[in-house]
Order: sequence, then C-alpha cells, then structure tokens
Amino acid sequence: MNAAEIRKQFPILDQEVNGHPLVYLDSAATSQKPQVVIDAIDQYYLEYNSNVHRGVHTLGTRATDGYEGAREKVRKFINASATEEIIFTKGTTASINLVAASYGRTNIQEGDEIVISMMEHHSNIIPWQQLALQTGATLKYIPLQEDGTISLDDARNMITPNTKIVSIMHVSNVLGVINPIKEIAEIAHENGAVMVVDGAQGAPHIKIDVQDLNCDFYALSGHKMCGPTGIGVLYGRKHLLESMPPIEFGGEMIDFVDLYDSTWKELPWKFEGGTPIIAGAIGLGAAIDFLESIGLENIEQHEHKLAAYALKRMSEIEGLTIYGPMDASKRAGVITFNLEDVHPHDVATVLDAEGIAVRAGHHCAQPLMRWLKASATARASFYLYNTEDDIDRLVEGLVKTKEYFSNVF
Ligand code: 7TS
Repeated sequence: MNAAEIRKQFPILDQEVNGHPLVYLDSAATSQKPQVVIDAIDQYYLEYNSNVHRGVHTLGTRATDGYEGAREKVRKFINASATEEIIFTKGTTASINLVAASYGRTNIQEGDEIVISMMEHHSNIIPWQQLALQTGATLKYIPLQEDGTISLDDARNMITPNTKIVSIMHVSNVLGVINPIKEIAEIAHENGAVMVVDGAQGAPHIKIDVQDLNCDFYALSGHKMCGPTGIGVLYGRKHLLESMPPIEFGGEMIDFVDLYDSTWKELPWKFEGGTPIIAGAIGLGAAIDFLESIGLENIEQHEHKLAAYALKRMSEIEGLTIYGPMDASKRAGVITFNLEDVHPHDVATVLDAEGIAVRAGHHCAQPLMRWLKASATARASFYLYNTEDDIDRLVEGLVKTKEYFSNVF
C-alpha cells in the first residue's frame, strides 16, 4: 500500500483548513487515527461497554477479552516474552514516572547515579530530577556531539559502577535521531545499572524488539502510534516488576484486603489500580493490528525516504537552519528548523494559514533547546500517511513565509 492509499484510511486528513487541503506535519505531538481504530472504540461503546475482570455476564467477558487481548497484541508488537511484562498506563509520562516512583524509590540511595542524555524530553528528565532530589542521588547528562547524536565513548565515560539507572529516548522528538539503545544498554548492564527506554517516538516508527534491545523497561504512548489518547504501556522485565511495589492503591489491584494491610494481585494487575483504560487499550490493539498490516519496516523506510527528501528540499531554502544530522539514515521523520529572523511561532502561524500544521516551541525539551542555542524552533514531523506532496507544500509555505516577512520588515 502506498502513502496516498494509506492516507485515505484517515478520515480527518480529508478536509480543508483555512481554505487549503490539510497537510498534517505534527505527528510527533500526536498521530492521526485510522477508521479501523475509531471503529474499534465505537464498537466497544456501542456493543459491549462493561467493566473488566469482575462480572461473569457476557458483556463483561467480552470487555475483559478485548482488554486482555490488547495486552497480548502489545506483547507481540514489542516482542516481550510474557504478557505479565505489559502494564497499561496513561502514556509514556506515566510509565516513566512509575519506574521512577516504584523501582527508583526502592533501589536508589544517596551517592547513586542516574544517567540520562542532553536530548531528553521533559518526561524523561523531571521524574529522575525528583528522584535524585528525594534520594540524594546524582543526575548526570550524556553530552551530545556536534550533529546532535550520542557517542558511545561519551556514554562509557558517563556510566560508572555507581550508576543505577540509565534512561534514554529511543528516537528524539526534536532532532529525529535514532539512539544506539542496544549498545547503551550493554554499557549500563556492564556497570550493573538498569536500562530504561523512552519509546514515545520509537514505537510508532521502528520495529521494537525489547529482547533484542536488551532493555529493562520500555515506555510508549498509544496516541503517537495511531491509537487513542489516554493509553500507554510500560514494558518491564518480569523479575524487576515482581520486585517493585505498586504506586497506586485501590480497586482492581488487590488480592486480599484486611483492616490494616492488604496484599496485591500478581503481575500485571498490581500496577493497574482502579477501572482500567478499557476503550483505550482496545483502540491501541486495533492500532497495532493496523500498523502491523502495513509493516513497521515499511513505515520506517517510508519515513527515511521522506526525511531525505525533506532535508534536500529544505536545505535549498536560504536562511533556513536545520537541527540534527543531515544524514537521513540517522533519523526518523522529524525535522526541526528555524527560518532566519522569523520567530518559529510566526512560521507556524503563516503555515497554518496555508493549511499546514507544524509545531513551534521548545517541544518539551528545554535543556536541548539551550544546547541548540535556540529559545524555540519549528518542527515538521512525518508519519505513514505523509507524502512528498506534503513536503512540497511545506517548502512552498516556507518560501511564502520568508517572502511575507521580508516585505514586512
Ligand atoms: N517522550 C518523548 C520522546 C516524547 O516525544 C513525548 C511527547 C513524551 C515522552 C511524552 O509523551 P506523553 O504521551 O506521555 O505525553 N512528545 C510531544 C511532542 O514532541 N510534542 O508534543 C508531545
């Protein structure tokens, strides 16, 4: 299936915005949803809405099968070895917070080190900052090379036998770079640390195999991979999850409740207190079926091609700075840029008037922005439904933006 055919399965893309056909280049913030995902959520509410894991009635059984079936789809999608290793959460942010609050608070002490990198999203910085502040541990940052990539030598220098947690993003939401997770995990393990991966931008774009990556935790968000908002996943190695205490207490996650103490259900439910995100999980399951029907390898290849085309076309625009490596094979479909003398919010506003949606701002990565010496940037991010025509429209829009502002000043 080519991108133009795939695009037809996303009803939202077939509309005009400000009098122009919509070009959606903000999938790194959230992806659009194909009809099959919308239908799966509709069907749950229309036909079998019910709570899970309690009733014996038919609707309840169907809902439980749908919810637990989605867990198995996630397991296969990331090649985890057991469904107990798949915890449903609200998203990547919640998943990383779970690791920091549960694994972190029970395993980290004063003098320990937590290592992240200079390109991380706030969701993979602040939970570790808080953990360091609460425990007296030290937070360390792997620096970036000139092109915005991480070198393994720098990772080796930063990760020491005092390091207990290494947490790195799989794919950067700003620079688009794909990090060498497997190699960094090896360095972490040689030093006795666990490897956490922020997979918010990895899972939508690259085939994930948590066993091959040899990571200990992998966090992802459903809404960035054609699924609904409000659902995400924390993968964790079974023996680690078993050793970790729950952080949310209440219904669903208990085994036996006494007056003054209680016991927990086994994995994965001990981490899923309260009525779970049933429609969200079912929608995520449908999104995984959809992505697999196209093939993650095909999606990745498509994005590399679009990134190469966009890098070539955009570098023809005078006064446009592109951040990150110019070698498209080193990046997924994210291109962050600035147009000389024009604030990125103005760039995004003029593009929006042309029906082109890009994001402007600090992209929840303020330390990286400071490293880039930019207070803000504009960002175009691509997914499986984008085409070279979308990039042509972006380039035309940028040329127009430049002309508009050169006439104003
Ligand atoms: N990690 C990375 C690498 C991300 O890109 C994001 C969201 C998150 C974590 C947080 O995910 P959430 O689903 O829990 O919110 N990134 C963006 C973005 O780049 N623009 O909007 C959201």
